[in-house]
Amino acid sequence: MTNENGKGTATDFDVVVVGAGFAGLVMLYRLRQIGVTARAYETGNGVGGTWFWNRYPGARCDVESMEYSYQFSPELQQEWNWTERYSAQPEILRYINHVADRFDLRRDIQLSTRVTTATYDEGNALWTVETDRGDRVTARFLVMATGCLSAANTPNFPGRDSFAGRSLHTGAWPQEGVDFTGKRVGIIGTGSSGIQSIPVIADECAHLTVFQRTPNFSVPAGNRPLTVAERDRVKAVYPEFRAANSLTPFGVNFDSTGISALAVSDDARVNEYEERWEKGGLRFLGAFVDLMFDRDANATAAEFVRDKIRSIVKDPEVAAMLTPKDVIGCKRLCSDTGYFEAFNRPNVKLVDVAADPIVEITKDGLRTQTRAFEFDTLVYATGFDAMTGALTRIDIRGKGGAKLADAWSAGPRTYLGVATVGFPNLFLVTGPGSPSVLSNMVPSVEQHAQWISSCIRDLRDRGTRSIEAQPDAQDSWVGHVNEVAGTTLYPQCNSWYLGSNVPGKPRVFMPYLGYATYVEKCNEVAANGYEGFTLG
Ligand code: NA7
Repeated sequence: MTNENGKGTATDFDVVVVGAGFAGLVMLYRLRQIGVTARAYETGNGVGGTWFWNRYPGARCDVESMEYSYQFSPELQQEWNWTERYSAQPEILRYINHVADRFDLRRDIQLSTRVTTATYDEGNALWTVETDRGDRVTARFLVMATGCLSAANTPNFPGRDSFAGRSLHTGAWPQEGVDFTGKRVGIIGTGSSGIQSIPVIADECAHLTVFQRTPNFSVPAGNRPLTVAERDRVKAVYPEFRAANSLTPFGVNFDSTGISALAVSDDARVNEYEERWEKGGLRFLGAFVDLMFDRDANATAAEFVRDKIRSIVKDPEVAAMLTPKDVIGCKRLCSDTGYFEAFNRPNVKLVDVAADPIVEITKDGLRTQTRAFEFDTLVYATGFDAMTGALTRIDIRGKGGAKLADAWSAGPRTYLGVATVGFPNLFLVTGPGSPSVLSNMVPSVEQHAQWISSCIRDLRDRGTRSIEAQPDAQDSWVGHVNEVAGTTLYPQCNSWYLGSNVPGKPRVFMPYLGYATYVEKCNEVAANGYEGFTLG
């Protein structure tokens, strides 16, 4: 493929990729395979995306290592040896760096560069991309590999900048680490990042105050070293192992019993939960098929976990504050190592900021409606402007100069989560409307990279310059995503899946539930000549 303006010049590429995390790297790999030129821009000064930024203490993946890894290279799959059942952030970052080196991907990546604008020129079917380093390059295609959980959400509390101590966000953790020894620490947020970091910080610091708005369900991770035998067992059948997982709704092995929680006796049900609690991990939700579909079924799992919390946390008042009231799994289920136990420590205090809201950040700490708290370090474990934030924070202009942030002002609208009307030649990796965060992210980004690169290859082979989603196809896909979500319990509580963690964000359920169905649909669309797209 060649660009009309500037073959081989240093500033023109067939494809610009934004981001060099798991998604950006496999995208580059696939693009190289089809023989097109590409340049990836990455804000961080290293590759790794999520795993580059989220270096907070205790950061660990909640998908098992043998599954949370690339499958595009059988050799890589055999060579790499994961050391734990669930990998910690440093090991995943080492793996990503290994991949970048092993496949010589770094030569197409420009680090420490943030893409600021991307503008589509309809006449020439080209994107012009600008960066904060003064780059201005053109490309036929723009691939946003910007991650689903990468735009940090830091609540705009009054006085936020007045804090004299150190403020940190879990999603932008200092590379050199943070020494909490002897420090008084405040942490806001009890999602996965708070739940993973609280026990580790508590262990290190003098005193930790946890500001909780909503209690969260969490199950023990059950992390442990992986034995060589366990690794070898999977490696011996890796293709079959991957294939079996890809046929499941989440694209991940939840070891589902395949039966309803309401079809078994109370004892059998509790035994099943108990066994899964002991083994640890998110497979807890695989106990019964209807946990995310039927309120009564869900209530049995929720009540089991509530009982566990009450049995772990010694102070009944603290236990009550930590006990979630809503549907389990509705906010993403967390998996932890010693989270609830941390509240038995004398140096950890829990504050309910739903009952007593934070009114301002002060020079010395923060003030709630009724009390003042002092600390040396304030950790925001307040999550992300999920799924859309990383896209809408870039000034992306499509046909007629329309801005993506405006096009999505009432919530994101996509066709297959990979493209959006009005923005030709723009591809989203694991965009809203794709399984993304309701699936194992690594296979999902690989599936998108494969689909997008095949599409670019097909367009080249046909001499087609542009591809754009059709309004009807998009409307019907958005309708389908909502319809599927409506059959589940997910929309029934506030979560980042719905954007309800960010003030003012439209409440729209963003991911698509059904990995296997989705992959089939993508393949069908391609096989039918990119049905639902206009090729120009
Ligand atoms: P999450 O899961 O969005 O958690 C953020 C937490 O911060 C959550 O407890 C929020 O309470 C809390 N929060 C957010 N804004 C505020 C304000 N203004 N005041 C008080 N508390 C607030 O983000 P994580 O980083 O933990 O995890 C994100 C995903 O990464 C996770 O699901 C895994 O997939 C990996 P809320 O529940 O909104 O009341």
